[in-house]
Amino acid sequence: MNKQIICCAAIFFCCFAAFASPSRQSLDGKWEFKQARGFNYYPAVVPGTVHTDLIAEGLIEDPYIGFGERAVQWVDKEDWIYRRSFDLSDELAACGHIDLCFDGLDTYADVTLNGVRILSSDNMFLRHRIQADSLLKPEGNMLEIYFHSPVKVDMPKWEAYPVHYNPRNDQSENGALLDRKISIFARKAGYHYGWDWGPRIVTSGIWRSVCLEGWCDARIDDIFYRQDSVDARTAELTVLVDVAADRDIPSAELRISCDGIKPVSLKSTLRKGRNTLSVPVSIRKPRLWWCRGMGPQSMYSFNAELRSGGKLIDSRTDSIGIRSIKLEREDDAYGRSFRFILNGIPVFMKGANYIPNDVFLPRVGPQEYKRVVDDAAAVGMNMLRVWGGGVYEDDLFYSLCDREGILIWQDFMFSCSIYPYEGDFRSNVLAEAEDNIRRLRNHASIALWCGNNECSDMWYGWGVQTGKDFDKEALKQFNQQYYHDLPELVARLSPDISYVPSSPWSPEGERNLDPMMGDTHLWAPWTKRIPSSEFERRHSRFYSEYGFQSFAGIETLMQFAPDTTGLNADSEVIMFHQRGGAAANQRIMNKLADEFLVPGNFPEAIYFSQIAQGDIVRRAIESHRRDKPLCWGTLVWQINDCWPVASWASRDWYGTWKPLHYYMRDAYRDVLPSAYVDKKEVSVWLVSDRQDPVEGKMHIVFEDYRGRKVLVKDLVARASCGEAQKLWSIAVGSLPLPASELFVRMTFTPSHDESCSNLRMLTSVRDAVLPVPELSARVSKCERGYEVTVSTDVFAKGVYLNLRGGLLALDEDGKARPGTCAASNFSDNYFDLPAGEEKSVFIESALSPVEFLEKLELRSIVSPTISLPASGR
Ligand code: BMA
Repeated sequence: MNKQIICCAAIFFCCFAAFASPSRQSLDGKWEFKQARGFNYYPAVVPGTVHTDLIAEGLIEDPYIGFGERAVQWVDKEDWIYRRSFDLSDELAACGHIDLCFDGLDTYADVTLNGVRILSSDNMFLRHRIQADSLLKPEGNMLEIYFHSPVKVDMPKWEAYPVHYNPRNDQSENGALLDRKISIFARKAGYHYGWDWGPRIVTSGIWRSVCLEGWCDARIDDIFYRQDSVDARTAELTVLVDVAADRDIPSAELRISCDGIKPVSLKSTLRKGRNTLSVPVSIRKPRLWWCRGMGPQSMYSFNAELRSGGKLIDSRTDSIGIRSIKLEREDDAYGRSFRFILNGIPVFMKGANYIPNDVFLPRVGPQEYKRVVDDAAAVGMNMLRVWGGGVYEDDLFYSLCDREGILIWQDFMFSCSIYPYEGDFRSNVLAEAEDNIRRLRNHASIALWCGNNECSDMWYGWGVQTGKDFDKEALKQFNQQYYHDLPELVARLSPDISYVPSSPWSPEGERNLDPMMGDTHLWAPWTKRIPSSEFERRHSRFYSEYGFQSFAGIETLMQFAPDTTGLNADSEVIMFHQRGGAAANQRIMNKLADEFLVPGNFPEAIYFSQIAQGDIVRRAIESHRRDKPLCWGTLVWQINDCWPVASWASRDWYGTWKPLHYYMRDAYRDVLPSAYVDKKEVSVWLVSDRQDPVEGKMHIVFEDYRGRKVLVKDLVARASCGEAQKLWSIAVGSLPLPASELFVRMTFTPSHDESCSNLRMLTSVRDAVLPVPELSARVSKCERGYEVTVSTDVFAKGVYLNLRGGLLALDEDGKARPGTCAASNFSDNYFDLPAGEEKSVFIESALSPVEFLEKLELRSIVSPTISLPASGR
């Protein structure tokens, strides 16, 4: 565990409270680093990682390019030293206390200040605050951090551990560690050791900010805005303020104010050390915070001021959304419910699973966070699940989710493994969990704490138990962790938020996950060669994971495999960026052969794989929504990638939208006409997530692919939020043409609103008789980009617009800026265009009109790629 060694040497600075509240001096920015056993120091950037500093200095190649990951495996076997010197600012020097604060050290780090060891840290998820004033000088301080190789530290633990339960995502073999899967011993992001969508790059470094914080007398250490009861009439909050005092203060005053509310003050005596002050706050007719689609994301600005003898000594402002959120688990006609109740109203969750945006976490900045959250909001998501093999995300991420109305299902950082949960490891986890609950619990977006990802499923379902005696001990530790310690912490520190021990999980179902009793990870239609319609045949109370893979976009691919000549899906470099292995590629190819089309070349394989993924998942989403009120949520695996790779992501690493991301925007609309088709019947449904019932006209048209309407049906339709409505059905056999020649288009026009439509082919693409469309496009320049209007003579499936080499913002060397936000996306893409129709889409682009026309290409799944047809020039 962390040993804070606080040195009691003579105090340099006298305690003149010249400044009212804590003052900060950032120690981010320029540092130096070296290999511990090397001689030369090189420039470093903090926050950062050893790898990114080595890349910046040209000492290693970018591990994301080609096979670069192989060449950097030595880095995690080495120790590294970071150091910087600094002087104290005048402001700080005048403070009685100076703390050195680390937001995150990855992972085994010894910190020395002016030659004195002040911290040994072994958990990247923990923040640290160390009283440092006794060691600081006005000038010429030296801060040094020694990072031990996580491999060297954890290998002995692996060797001493009695049983190895094979955390199978750990790619130890890629790190030259044979079968020694050491990841479970480190409190470090699991995916750094490799995942089935990620490389093995085991980082070290000062991954979050460092600063000095000076204060006098007392400071506000933490505030919890506990929402004891919230409804439309009143919100009863208890504001719990933790104050650290360096002496007894007989007359302190805490004042809590908030817009539109009479300030509440509390007079109190502070004792030296930690004090918790409790202030009740009542808000009449609160402006409630809602998730997207349900109402506004109202926020209150709370201000806490701490005074001593009338003088302001600290203050803090927090943006708080007032809401009640709970996960309802009640016995009902189907089994046991699993639905989120927000401000008393059940809400269907529409969203995705979220992984870290990069292996090198400090590269993910405000722009990148904003991009991924905006992209979730843009397609109507109201929930993201921060998955347990990554990290407790940056504060900014949660603030953006508060602002956009996206609820967060927050896993604790344990995934697909059994952990050595005892002794120091256990205390370390408890400290980590407490710190992160405290850090995140005030966010309106936090909707659920979840003990882990798939650890329960692994233990009971993946055949890992050995039958040896140690199994009993492992199970005891497992139960202690997820059934006792974590829920106890949540109940104490975040009692207004629900907890579940694992995902997937059902109450009595550790041994037998029951989809009628809890949430489900539905992977069979991906792992098994069965029809994708399996997604529509299954039922569960809540789908917290499911998905289908596709290749990354061609532009993304060209960044990591610059020589694309002769590439195909099985090329070595493509396989290298496919961590599901050959089996995953095979599954994609099988699916294309079974239900779509066999690609003629690799670019086509990419395109087809993406369309297939989009279609399959879109149908799954629609089916989950049609299942309301049995089902109350659907979270697609996954919204993002952490490097350029073939994966289940709906957006690739550069933030390029695959078809799936566009299709989610359609499938997540609050009012959705939807069709279910099997061999016998076509049924038409109306789904609504609106609070008020919707009523209007449903216009149903069966059309052939050449544009002939063969059957039309008009209905009056009505749907309420609580239940999807099956409106009408017809036997496939009684349709005027064979199913292979037809699609159905449903247009719902509510009485006082815009109409919305949806279409569905009646067979798989493979079985459909699709004529080859003649596509054409007109292009017009508009502000900041171009409008492209596409038209077709016959039904065009998956109309795909590409801007060759123009979707990523490139630097002078033709390289895209690393990360999740460099892509430009068409406003719509990969859409189905019925015969004789046209559609206009916009893309932001700085290309000149001539370049734009040169780069634009267009196709559908059965029409060949064409450059811009003559009509557009
Ligand atoms: C799920 C996740 C991940 C994994 C994904 C794809 O079960 O929890 O562990 O990456 O499937 O296989």
